[in-house]
Amino acid sequence: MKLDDIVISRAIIENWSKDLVEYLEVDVAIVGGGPAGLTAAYYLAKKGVKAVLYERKLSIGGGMWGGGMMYNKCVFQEASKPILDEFKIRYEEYQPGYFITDSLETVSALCLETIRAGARIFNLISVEDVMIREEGVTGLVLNWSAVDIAKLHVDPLTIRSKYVVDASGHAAEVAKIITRKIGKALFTATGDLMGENPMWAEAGEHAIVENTKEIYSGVYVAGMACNAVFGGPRMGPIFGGMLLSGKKIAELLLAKLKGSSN
Ligand code: 48F
Repeated sequence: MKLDDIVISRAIIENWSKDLVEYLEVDVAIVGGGPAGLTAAYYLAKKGVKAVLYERKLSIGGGMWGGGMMYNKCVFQEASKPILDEFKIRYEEYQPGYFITDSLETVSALCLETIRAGARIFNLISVEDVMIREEGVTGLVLNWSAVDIAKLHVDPLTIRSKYVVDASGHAAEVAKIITRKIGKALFTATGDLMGENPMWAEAGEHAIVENTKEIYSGVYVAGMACNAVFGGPRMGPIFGGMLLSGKKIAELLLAKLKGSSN
């Protein structure tokens, strides 16, 4: 059988468009495909939740690929071991309580298992705005990252979701959009973004999990964005908190979704 270039093009366009349409209305829409966003998507999809994740870049994995200062190893603490096991990520104990992984294996496993659990990941798409109604945030406004990079004047498209997760890392982009659009409305002490504090692994890793919660009606935060929103320390190349935060947000949303379906 001879290969037809047009069939190849049609296969891609039809199937991708079908997916995009299927995910126009979802239970949870996650912004950012770093470790926190991926972990959240995995645990939601595993329980049958319709979860979609948008990643601005070509590659999934956020700040994990380069480990610490491009030494591509990641450190995890004891508490995150069950999640590493869940994703079948191999690790070695470096010293008691410090577990080291290959960052490339870590990102690949997070990505593969999340997709296999049933979450849909769209890369190369940026979240540029949110839909806000009386009840809070009800969806996301999307555009091609290439449109943003080229500064083209092209209007975006929208998707509806019951809940949004800001897993956009240090930038806390969804939180920023909310404050830009409607002022100091976040569920923080000042209503504003509190900003990230200096590097401190021990305190930062605890704060991340503590700060993993709702930040505005319909919007939850996971990963590094938690400390950017609520004012916690950054923690550098220890990644356990990101996985624990992603899992915690999935559990919070599973409880919410269960409550609303009863
Ligand atoms: O930055 P990132 O890895 O966030 P994370 O999951 O993990 C943080 C750690 O990597 C590291 C750290 C550990 O100590 O501090 O920084 O919290 O992943 C965030 C992803 O979100 C994407 C961005 O490209 C990155 O891959 N992203 C950011 N803004 C948008 C976005 C947006 N507006 N639309 C789509 N994707």
